[in-house]
Amino acid sequence: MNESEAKRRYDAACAIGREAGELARRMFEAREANTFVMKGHQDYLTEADGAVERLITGRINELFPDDFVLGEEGGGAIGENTWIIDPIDGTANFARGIPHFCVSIGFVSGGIRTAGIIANPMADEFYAARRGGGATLNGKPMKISGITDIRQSTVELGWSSRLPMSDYIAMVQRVTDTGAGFLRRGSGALALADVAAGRIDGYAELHINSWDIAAGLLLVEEAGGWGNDFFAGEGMTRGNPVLACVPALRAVLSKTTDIA
Ligand code: LIP
Repeated sequence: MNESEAKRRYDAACAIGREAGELARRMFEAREANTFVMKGHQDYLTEADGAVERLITGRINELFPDDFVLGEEGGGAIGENTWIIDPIDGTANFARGIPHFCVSIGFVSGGIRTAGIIANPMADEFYAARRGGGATLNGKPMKISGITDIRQSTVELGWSSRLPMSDYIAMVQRVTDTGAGFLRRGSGALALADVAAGRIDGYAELHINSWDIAAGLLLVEEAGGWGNDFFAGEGMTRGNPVLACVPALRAVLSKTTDIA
């Protein structure tokens, strides 16, 4: 994709992301307590997931009718130019009234993460990145932390019911045995945004979906961090393990999470 077309996608992602973030905020503030359904074990679905995804998909189809769209709720297809959408990442938090969720929009061209935004409306934080153009938080350049000692680090370790809890607990034990601190806050996208902003030093999950990471991995890479080859194999459609971190901790985190 040429530079001007990539810039059009980036600008559109920013505009659509801001609009979607405000819709998510309005629906969060207007929701009735505990109005949600379960897609599966500990897998929540709210009215906002569908409404926000429909808004985003509609805007993309208007602007770029030949692009492909893959969304968490609506599904879709992948192609040369594909938008990958998580309308509400951190749905469990949204459903229970915890203001830790975001809208994530990634754009991938020729298998390369090209543009991405994450809108965190409850914190008034908007993250954006363009391949080769750096990463910003509320319009200001952001960069990963300078942490080089695992014993001073904080790492977020994502969890879902897609894999046995025993695998997760074993990973937490291996990582924390190095002296690292750990978090689990229920939004992989916001965890990746915090790595890019230098607030934490790594994020790993043994299985996660492409819509959770398509924007966040680009944020980390453009902020000076490292991310695994998540799209290898069928990663875009079936998910994969994810590891993103400051380069100085790549070896120890790759070993202890068993994610290359
Ligand atoms: C979430 C991911 C998170 C994972 C959660 C959940 P959702 O996505 O972002 O990393 O640990 O279990 O899958 O369902 O909130 O869009």
